[in-house]
Parts: sequence; C-alpha cells; structure tokens
Amino acid sequence: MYTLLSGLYKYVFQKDEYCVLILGLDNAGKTTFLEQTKTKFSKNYKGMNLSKITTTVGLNIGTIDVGKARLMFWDLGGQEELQSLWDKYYAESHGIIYVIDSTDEERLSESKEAFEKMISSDVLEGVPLLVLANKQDVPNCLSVPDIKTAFSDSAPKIGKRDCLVQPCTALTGDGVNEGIEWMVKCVVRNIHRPPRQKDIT
Ligand SMILES: Nc1nc2c(ncn2[C@@H]2O[C@H](COP(=O)(O)OP(=O)(O)O)[C@@H](O)[C@H]2O)c(=O)[nH]1
Ligand SMILES: [Mg+2]
Repeated sequence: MYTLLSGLYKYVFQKDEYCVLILGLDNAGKTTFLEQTKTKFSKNYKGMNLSKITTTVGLNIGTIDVGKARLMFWDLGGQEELQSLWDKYYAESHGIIYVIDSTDEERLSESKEAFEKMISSDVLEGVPLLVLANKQDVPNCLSVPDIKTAFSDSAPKIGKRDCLVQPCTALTGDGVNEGIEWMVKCVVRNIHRPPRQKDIT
C-alpha cells in the first residue's frame, strides 16, 4: 500500500528536472530575460526592478516549474573572457537559449561568432536551441528575418536539432511565454532520446 501511495505521490508531485543555459554576448538581455521568466512563471516571485540589473560577472541561477517539468536556468556572463567558461556547462544542459541584441548591428558578427562556436560543440548535438531576437521594442531594430539572414550560413551546423528564432522584449515580457513554452515542449520530448552526460553515472 505504501509503495502504491508513494508511487502515486511521486507521479503527481515529482518534477523532471532540465538544465537550460542562457547564452549570448554581454548586454544582450540575458539576465533581464531570466528575471522576466521567473516573474512570469513563479507564483510567489516578486521580481527585481529590471532597470537595476547590472553586468553579470559570475552566473545567475533561476528555477521555474511548468507542468511536470522543472527548468533550471544558468545565465552565464557573456563578456569575451567569460565565454571560454560556457563549454564547461554544455554536458549538463538539456536546452540552450541564445540571446541576441537586435539593436546592436555593430556586434552582430561578434555574436554570430560566439554562436557558431557554441553550436559547433559535439556535446550540444541534438540539444534544442531557442534564439531570442531581443529588444524588439526599440524602433528600427533588426527583425527576425534580418537576423535569420545574417545567421543563414550557420544553418548546416544547427542541423536537425529543434531550433526556433523568437522575437522578444525581455524588458516588457513580450515573447517570453512563447519561448519558454516551446523550450519546455522540446526538452520534455527529448527525454526519450539518449541521456545527457550528467545522467550517466
Ligand atoms: N529596450 C530594451 N532594453 C533591454 C531589453 N532587455 C534588456 N535590455 C537592457 O539591456 C541592458 C543589458 O541587459 P542585461 O539583462 O544586463 O544583459 P546581459 O548582459 O545579457 O545579462 C540593460 O540596460 C537592460 O535594461 C529589451 O527587451 N528592450
Ligand atoms: Mg547578465
């Protein structure tokens, strides 16, 4: 009886945990996106003043529950010297969110370089990739088609993994729900695929 009840309890309450990395150049809006996500998806999260967010030096962590899935986000610093740390986290990640500052045409090629380096990692093969075209609230910013065109020669490297380019305004929350819901759908579906490295003990 106990086994039956504890099994039922686990079925109802236990969450499947997934790690999602939030990557992109510094100033792209990663931390703002994470704060907005926590505000939208955690009932009791008060949310910090988004205008007070300053440059991330270490990493920010956040957890949300969506249905039976628990997503743990790691928002890693994007400055050049910190990018070399990204791949230390790849083996443990089930999803990647790559944030692009759509207002910064000057650094688009730098962002693309970091993106290409990231998706070239074998460890990330098959890991769903959400690309956020952030700061869509700013007039005359790059549109999703503009960004897709600029990143078009990365397509072969993206290969068959799930990939969505989502317009987003982290500051107001536009596009955040759509992006997160897509990511949840993908990581949950991926559970039937071979386990990530950290799951192999
Ligand atoms: N206009 C606008 N500014 C944003 C948006 N998202 C972030 N920012 C601003 O961009 C700057 C960098 O944001 P931050 O989250 O610290 O970027 P990070 O370095 O990638 O973590 C801050 O001044 C934010 O207020 C957005 O959607 N629209
Ligand atoms: Mg940050």
